[in-house]
Amino acid sequence: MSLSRTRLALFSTLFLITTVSCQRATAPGHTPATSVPSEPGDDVSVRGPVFADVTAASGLAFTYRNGEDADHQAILESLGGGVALFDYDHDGLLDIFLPGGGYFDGPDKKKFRGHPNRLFRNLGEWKFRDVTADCGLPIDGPFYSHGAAASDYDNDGWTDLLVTGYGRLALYRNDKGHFVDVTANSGLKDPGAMHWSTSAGWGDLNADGWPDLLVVHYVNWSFQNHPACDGANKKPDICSPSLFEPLPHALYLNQTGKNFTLQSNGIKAGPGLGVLLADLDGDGRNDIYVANDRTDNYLYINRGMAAFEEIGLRAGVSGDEAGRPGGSMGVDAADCDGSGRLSLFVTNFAGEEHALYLNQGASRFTYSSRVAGIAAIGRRFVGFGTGFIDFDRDGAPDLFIANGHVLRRPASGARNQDAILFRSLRNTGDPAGRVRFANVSAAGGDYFKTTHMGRGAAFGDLDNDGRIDIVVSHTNEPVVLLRNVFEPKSEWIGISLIGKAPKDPVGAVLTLNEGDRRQVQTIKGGGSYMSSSDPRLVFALAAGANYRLTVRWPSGQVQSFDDAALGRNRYVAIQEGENAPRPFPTR
Ligand SMILES: [Ca+2]
Ligand SMILES: [Ca+2]
Ligand SMILES: [Ca+2]
Ligand SMILES: [Ca+2]
Repeated sequence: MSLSRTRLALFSTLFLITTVSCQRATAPGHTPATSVPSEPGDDVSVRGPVFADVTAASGLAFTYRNGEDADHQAILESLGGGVALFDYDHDGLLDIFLPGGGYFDGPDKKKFRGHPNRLFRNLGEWKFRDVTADCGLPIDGPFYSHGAAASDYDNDGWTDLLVTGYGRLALYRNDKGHFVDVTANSGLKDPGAMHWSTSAGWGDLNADGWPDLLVVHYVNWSFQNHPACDGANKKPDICSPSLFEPLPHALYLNQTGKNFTLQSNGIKAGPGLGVLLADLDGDGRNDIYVANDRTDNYLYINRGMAAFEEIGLRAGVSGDEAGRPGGSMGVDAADCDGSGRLSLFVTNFAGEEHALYLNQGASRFTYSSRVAGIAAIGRRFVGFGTGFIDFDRDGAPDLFIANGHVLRRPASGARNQDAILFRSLRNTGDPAGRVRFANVSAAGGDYFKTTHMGRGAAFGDLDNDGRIDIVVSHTNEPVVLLRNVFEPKSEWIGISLIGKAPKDPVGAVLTLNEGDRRQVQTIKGGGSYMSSSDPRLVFALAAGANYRLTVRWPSGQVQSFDDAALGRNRYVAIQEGENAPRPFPTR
């Protein structure tokens, strides 16, 4: 195959990206949706602004850079970076780690270099300080970085950090607030065919009490395999990933917190961009969902001891309802339809729909983007970081999506795009198995009125007020810190779960019953895009009503707590096997 200037009619179906509205559109050849996004009595109004952009005064000044000034039009430039939120120093305040990206150096600008990554400590009151050097992380950029995944892999109570990117991985062990680079002897070599990692997720997959790791890889691009591609306007641009071979994804099993062994176990290749670990079929074992770019997404069901069967197509989660794969980037899971099961949401490319897969049980999902009222919006955007966050704290998970194009010069529409905020219209008492969303971006705050090259997004309560805040990474433009300032009607309880082994209990299921209302949330690994979010969970509470929280730990142990024990409007820590909660934070 000639690699010289391949003319590609890429992305020819892009829709003009203008202002966002709730207007619905029906794509040619598509059957109209079978229900409307809102019905009489639906409360679609939101009093904004929901989020305040508090970046400027916070001290969080950082930009992910992709090296596009070398003008290679390299597909490497298109992926961008993630965000990790975790409390590295155990003071109860979430800190922020940001991969820095990279650039091309040398006489022909084909030598890969990393821009520095940064760790910002949360000082409280929305102030942050760069502590990268103080806590032992490298102040230079060891490699071209993309993502970050935080978890306590050695079960010592301190959250460790994995960084993904081009050429290698890095694992930093957290020794009581000081990081040590343990990559060399970790077994996480990502050698040869697995040289380009994007998203990663942690979770115990073989029930031995140690967090395992799934790292997804992208395609076999290098400067030795760098065809020239034209965009639709015949100017040089980023090539389609379909010109390259997909790379194998990597399952690393954790050997008692000391190192990792690479396993095959049914794991396949794919141009992977997103990953999520959770118990998606409810059998108590953690499963894996992988979002692949322009090819089928994978659902790996854990048949025990990390033996996986990939059933994405059969389960209905590999692409759209016709089985067509999308250009998939970000992923999240939540009980968004009141069924008690985890549904999946996947952000896709422009001209496609974002995919909402409602979980029907028995490893079957129903593609529900149109009946949920979110199909038309998806067609306008290239979606990346995403999360089911209950921004208005009414007990029904809502959706945030960061958007931004991958092409330098999109044929139509803009490179920079606005973020989207969807509000769930579910009310207490609505029948299970149904959900609709309304686009409430107009009330989202000033950030939602501006356009960006959005990529990774992480979600967490940065000021411990029971309202979920957001950090968004943009390519070649500063990261933004969005403080949730919505005034919910509800009260709340925040839960920090500490397992016996693993300490980060990915797969734990929490059920909060309060009168007729049931809220089900789970601890997940991975999620969004190249990012790590707050491991704590916040539940909405009706004022004055009694509630009961039941925790099903990954070990199988079940514990219940009433409101007298847990209280309200605060965070508490629940330790597996202990009858009384501990104050948060624990030390
Ligand atoms: Ca902290
Ligand atoms: Ca399972
Ligand atoms: Ca909500
Ligand atoms: Ca908050």
